Amino acid sequence: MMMRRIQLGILMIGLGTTTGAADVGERCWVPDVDPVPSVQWTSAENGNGHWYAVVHNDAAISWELARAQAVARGGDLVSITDSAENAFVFSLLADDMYWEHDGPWIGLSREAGGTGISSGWTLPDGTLGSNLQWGTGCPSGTIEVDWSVHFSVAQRAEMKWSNSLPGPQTGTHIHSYVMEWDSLPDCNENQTDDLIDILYGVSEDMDGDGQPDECQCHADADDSGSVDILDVLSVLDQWGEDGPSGDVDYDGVVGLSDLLAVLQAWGSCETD
Ligand SMILES: [Ca+2]
Ligand SMILES: [Ca+2]
Ligand SMILES: [Ca+2]
Ligand SMILES: [Ca+2]
Repeated sequence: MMMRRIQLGILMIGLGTTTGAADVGERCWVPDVDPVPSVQWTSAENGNGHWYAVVHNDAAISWELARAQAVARGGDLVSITDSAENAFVFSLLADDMYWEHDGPWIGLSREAGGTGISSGWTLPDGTLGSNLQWGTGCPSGTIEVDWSVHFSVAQRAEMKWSNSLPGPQTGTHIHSYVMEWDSLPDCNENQTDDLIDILYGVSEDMDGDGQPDECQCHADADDSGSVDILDVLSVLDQWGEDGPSGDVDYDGVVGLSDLLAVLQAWGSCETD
């Protein structure tokens, strides 16, 4: 089986420290992130089958950056569309860490302008939000500025929301956000978005295509669906060159390490 199953415990060790973030410093869109594995709201729970994760930053994060990070991972900020979903999302927020300064960002915002502060609250897909779980006195503010929505620490027990200015520079020092995937890109079946696996070194991505390499068959140099003598011949044919297909370990040159990789992966590329 090409697929390597990875236990969540290993992932948590990899993600649970700032050391993990430092290892991926070149990914400028995730400067200081400590995500947790995703959780599915299953049909057995009368859920929608979507996947959710709460992401905590060591530093305060703007709503816009939170959304950019969520999108970069293949999802978006959570769209909470009824009280049942609100309760499910709230169940993921038991750790006080997520309530630092205020509750986590969700996918609801309102651009400056419009006819009144009570209108124009929009989900990430551009549709107007409904069944909004506003806390007492919310939403508040003026129509001249952008607003973003988060769980309210002041009304945490009631699972209510509040609106704030979107940026940490304006006094909203929120550190966390909730994201949602309609379906989770999870080829290695560890309940964690494969992009996060790659980001934190749980999975390798030698070819940089965003797919964990354990789900792929790089040694199949001729893309035939199996690793066999023809792949050996491809490697030998391109020996000393940079490809196009024989550099199966992506070190920049076709050579002995590629030949060994082909021999090691000998057989079908099919997963079991
Ligand atoms: Ca995964
Ligand atoms: Ca890959
Ligand atoms: Ca082949
Ligand atoms: Ca190579």
